[in-house]
Amino acid sequence: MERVGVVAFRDVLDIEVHGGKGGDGGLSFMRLKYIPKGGPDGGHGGKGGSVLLRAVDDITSLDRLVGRTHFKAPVGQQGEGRNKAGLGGGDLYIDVPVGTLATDRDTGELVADLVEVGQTAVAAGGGIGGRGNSTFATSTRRAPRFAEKGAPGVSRRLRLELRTIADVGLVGYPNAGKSSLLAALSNSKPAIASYPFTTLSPNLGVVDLDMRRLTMADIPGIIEDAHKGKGLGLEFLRHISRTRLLVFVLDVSDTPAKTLAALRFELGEYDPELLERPALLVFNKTDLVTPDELALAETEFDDVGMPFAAVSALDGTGLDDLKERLFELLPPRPRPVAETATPRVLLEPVVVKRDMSGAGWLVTGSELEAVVARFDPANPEAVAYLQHTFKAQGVNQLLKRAGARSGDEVQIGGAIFDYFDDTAAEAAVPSQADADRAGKRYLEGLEGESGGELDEGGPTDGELAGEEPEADEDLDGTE
Ligand SMILES: Nc1nc2c(ncn2[C@@H]2O[C@H](COP(=O)(O)OP(=O)(O)OP(=O)(O)O)[C@@H](O)[C@H]2O)c(=O)[nH]1
Ligand SMILES: [Mg+2]
Repeated sequence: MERVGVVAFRDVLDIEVHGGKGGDGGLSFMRLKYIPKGGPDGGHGGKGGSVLLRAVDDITSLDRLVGRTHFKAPVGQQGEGRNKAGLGGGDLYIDVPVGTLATDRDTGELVADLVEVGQTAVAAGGGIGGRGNSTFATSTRRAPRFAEKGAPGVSRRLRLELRTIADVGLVGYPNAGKSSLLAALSNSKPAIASYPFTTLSPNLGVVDLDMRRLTMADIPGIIEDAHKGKGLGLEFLRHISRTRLLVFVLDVSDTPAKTLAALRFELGEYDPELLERPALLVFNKTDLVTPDELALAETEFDDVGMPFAAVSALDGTGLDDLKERLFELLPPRPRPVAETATPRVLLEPVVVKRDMSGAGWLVTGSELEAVVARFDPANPEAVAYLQHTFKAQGVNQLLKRAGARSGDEVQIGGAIFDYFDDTAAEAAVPSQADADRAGKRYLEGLEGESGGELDEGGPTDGELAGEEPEADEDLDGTE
């Protein structure tokens, strides 16, 4: 990354990103000549497109994105007959400058940290496609007349933040000569003037020395109480959070020791880690003091324990040495941690509680609600499939423990189901196969019940697992 000259930064931008919804699973039955009644052959829905951030180096700021706040990736297509999968929605790329960080505004989570040109990160994943009806065929449910809906894509509110990736950050009071040093050492041509706050946003330059190069930025605006928002505030300190070497630029003719203490205090207020970072002191404007005055000023720093260089950005004294020192002191570049932001999967536990009315039940759990959202609650076959899923996930068990009775309404996600106590049903009409297989366990279950459903003596998870196979036959024996 070599960006030269004066650059106006657009530092922060808020956007919304939406992954495309996955295509619905196909609902189809084979219709072929000579096969009077074909089997289910609905293919899977295509995956929804994802929104990705991509680091490029041909734009210097986030300005290009201004005015566009919503980015939506295409949806996946529905699965078709003959087990043909739906087309996936294409991915949508948002080009951002290298050095862009993306955080989730709602969770604060770091979504992407793009430090290299070409690096990409998923900002909002597309939903997976629903499975076609052929998937749900079993030996007992040969013609499933339902398919799964595609999952919605991820939606996020993101904050994009540009953090210049300079190797060296020049910090100092206004008018100390930061921009003058940048101009003298690099190819950058920042504005320089004899009044404070000449520089209103950081400038970046490239410093060359014997085939080696480093990037350097002047960070304006640090004054006493900047951390309280005074002056430009500490807005620009984010640009030095990634520098590897800090250079404190001090006007040697103007109480440099006091200034250094004040600068370090402000930095520490912003991020204490900055105080641990390798640093170099530069006494600038040595042309304004006598050698004796310079020597005296230097003694004030005896116990500071930092390397220093004395220069004049104006007449060039000490600049060659300073350059050498910069390359000497610059710590090696850490291996970039390529951020492969994986889509979040928050697995909330399934929780059962009373609903608002107090008569029914509310079951929550992200995974469970997501499953419900992907089937049509008006389709009895789909509901039968869901009930099977609930049982496998222990929902029935939890409801029973909480005291649910047959006929109670149970809300899961956007759908309402009737609670039906299987154990009671089995007690009334146990199938022969069940009785043979589950025999003793089944009786134990009944005993557990009489001991009270709500207390610890109730059915355990082990017993639940033992009941599972029975569900298959009850629910799938509809064909
Ligand atoms: N005499 C002398 N003047 C200098 C030297 N370095 C910079 N100056 C002058 O100091 C003034 C401020 O210099 P800048 O480089 O603009 O200072 P800065 O630190 O970038 O200031 P801000 O952008 O306001 O934060 C200018 O008038 C420069 O010419 C030096 O070594 N000696
Ligand atoms: Mg300046």
